[in-house]
Amino acid sequence: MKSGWKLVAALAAAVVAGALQSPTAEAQSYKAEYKVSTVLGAPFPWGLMAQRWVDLVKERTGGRIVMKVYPGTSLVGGDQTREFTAMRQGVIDMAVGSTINWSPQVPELNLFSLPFLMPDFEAIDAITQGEAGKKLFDIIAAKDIVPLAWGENGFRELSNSKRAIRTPADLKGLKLRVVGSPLFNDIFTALGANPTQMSWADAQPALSTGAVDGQENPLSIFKNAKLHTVSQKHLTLWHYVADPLIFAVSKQVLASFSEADQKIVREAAIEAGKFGVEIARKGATPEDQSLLKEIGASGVEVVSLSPAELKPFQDATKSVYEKWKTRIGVDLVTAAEKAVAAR
Ligand code: X2X
Repeated sequence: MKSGWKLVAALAAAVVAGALQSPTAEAQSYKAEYKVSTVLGAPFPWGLMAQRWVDLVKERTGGRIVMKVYPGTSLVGGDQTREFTAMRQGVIDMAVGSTINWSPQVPELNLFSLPFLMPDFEAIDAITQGEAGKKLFDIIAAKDIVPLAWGENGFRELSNSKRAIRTPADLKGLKLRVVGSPLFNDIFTALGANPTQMSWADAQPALSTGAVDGQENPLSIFKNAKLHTVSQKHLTLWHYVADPLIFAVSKQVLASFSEADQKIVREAAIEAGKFGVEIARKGATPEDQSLLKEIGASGVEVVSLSPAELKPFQDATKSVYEKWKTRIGVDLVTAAEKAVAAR
């Protein structure tokens, strides 16, 4: 009898202790895993910054929130232009997504794909960290996706298997793989090339079989995907557009977290984003050209266009810029232009 009471008392104590441990209580309403969608995994900077977010959240929540990176946009069968929609539908909990891939659902994100809007890294920062960046986050938030932080894919440089590109005339008739916004079709058509839109998953086989001659992507992707092994022998540095990445979470998922955990998820995204911008730029800055040297050493001919050489490309795409400025929103584009001018 005595020992029976002891057992009851011990059980009661255990129940009270359990209830007091709020993390345990909260964890019961959390999912076992939160899926984080990306196009690229490690060792690409894109995958590394997503993983940093996952690791920081795990550490700071003591394992209460377990996130996992799903690269290759595998949660949407590789169709990266459906990532944003899938997040709204609850198929994807979180993502580190490219502004280009979300632009079919958030047309304002085409801002970053306006040709030659951002000449340097400071220009990208002036937009993302200023009024235009804030406006974009408000627009995304109105679609029930909560943007938490900016990361970066990078300046998209042009590569191909046929010849060095120094003037728009060099682009004539080249078959180029482009990403999922019609703005890219307009740009390359205006430049006299022959653009075809396809996912990243389809791009690599298309380059390797020669179904397309070239593509455009940041240098970190050129290097890590070893594009020189799929006949990309010519690379032109022209900084014509850059795509920032956005760390985001579905509104519903974020709301399911305690306030303290929401703060952890948000702050971890901001930290991972800063780290991401740093590693995305590494080796491709005016001060540190190591990535370029590595690419050159793999037998790729690298052409860097001077401001005077860029002018004909800017002139040839001016009408595309104007057409899309209206589509994106004149106020937003003007805010971005002002931020760039004042940088
Ligand atoms: O598809 C691409 O080119 C990539 C990997 O850069 C994006 O997802 C925008």
